[in-house]
Amino acid sequence: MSSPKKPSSSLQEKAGISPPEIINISAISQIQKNRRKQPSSQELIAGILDGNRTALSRAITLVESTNQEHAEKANEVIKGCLPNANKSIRIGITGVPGVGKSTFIEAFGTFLTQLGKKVAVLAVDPSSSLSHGSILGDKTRMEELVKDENAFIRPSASGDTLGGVARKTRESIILCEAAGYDTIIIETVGVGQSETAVHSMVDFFLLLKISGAGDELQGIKRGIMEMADAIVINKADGDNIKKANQAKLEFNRALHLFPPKKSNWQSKVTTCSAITKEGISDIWNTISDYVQMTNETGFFPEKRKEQNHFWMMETINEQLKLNFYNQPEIISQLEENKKAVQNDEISPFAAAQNLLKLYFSKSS
Ligand SMILES: Nc1nc2c(ncn2[C@@H]2O[C@H](COP(=O)(O)OP(=O)(O)OP(=O)(O)O)[C@@H](O)[C@H]2O)c(=O)[nH]1
Ligand SMILES: [Mg+2]
Repeated sequence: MSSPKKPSSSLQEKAGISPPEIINISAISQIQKNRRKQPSSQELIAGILDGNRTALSRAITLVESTNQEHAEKANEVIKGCLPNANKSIRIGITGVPGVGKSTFIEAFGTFLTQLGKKVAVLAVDPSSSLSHGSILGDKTRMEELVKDENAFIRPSASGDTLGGVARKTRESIILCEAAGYDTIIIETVGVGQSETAVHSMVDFFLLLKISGAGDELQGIKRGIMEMADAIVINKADGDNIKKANQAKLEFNRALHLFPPKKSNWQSKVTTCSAITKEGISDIWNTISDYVQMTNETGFFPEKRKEQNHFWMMETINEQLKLNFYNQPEIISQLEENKKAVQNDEISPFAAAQNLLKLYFSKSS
């Protein structure tokens, strides 16, 4: 007689003990089947290339995971998807809270799917670990797009660092493209350096504004104006139309004072209403003109190559930093050195040297 088999899971019963009636045997076998059903990277790749949204979501979850095993699997999936990525237009959208980003993306995204495009919406929002993702929070503002089978909406990955969140979004772009999404919209709320991060992963960068109290340029960061390929003054409806047109003039005047862009593209200023949808199609025409022009000059593929280089270096920097700050010796010594610097017992440079020496002695 063979010895009783060791139960491999707490869902299995010991030999000789009959299960109480309350346990539903078929439910157990279903759970066990699902547990085993974690798809392999090959299955995920095949699913993504087939346009399967569940496979795409699962792969993005792997990309977002901090688990090392997941990271390795995510890399395999990305590698398998890469030959099918790149065939898209990547559009970055930024603007202060309340400017109408979500409402605009709903209108613009729906306009694009009606043109037969497949639209993916991702976000870079380093604060989303607190607010649980800006897109998720206002999915009600994207009611139509959420239901649209040609749209894929994914809330921002959470994370402590902008670099980490940005890397995850960048990898998710590749997965979405491989799944057949030809228009990728990356939303960010203009906090910290998140606009710069988004600018470095998109082809076209759009700044959403609303007309203010007359002095439109007040408080706007020069760097953002320089990055923008288009400035769109939203909420140009009702009583606001006149003010929005004035704002348009003012931004146009200001933009002409900037030196020409490397792309030779002259940034455009337009008005629109995300609610009445007036002006939405003009924005798409502008983006299409940009894509055509920069493909003709070769700037479009050149920019993507530069961005790839940038992201390789960023990822190295990010990983090195993480590795440094996660060493237990560094964690404890960092605090002591910080105190010593504050008490003027040691110079900041000497303290930094101490820690770096400790780190290099550990890693060599
Ligand atoms: N009149 C008018 N109101 C608009 C328009 N677009 C957005 N709104 C309103 O502006 C408010 C903010 O819009 P959201 O789309 O949530 O703005 P957001 O930029 O996504 O805001 P955050 O997610 O907080 O960063 C909502 O009450 C919208 O209904 C527009 O074109 N016209
Ligand atoms: Mg929003």
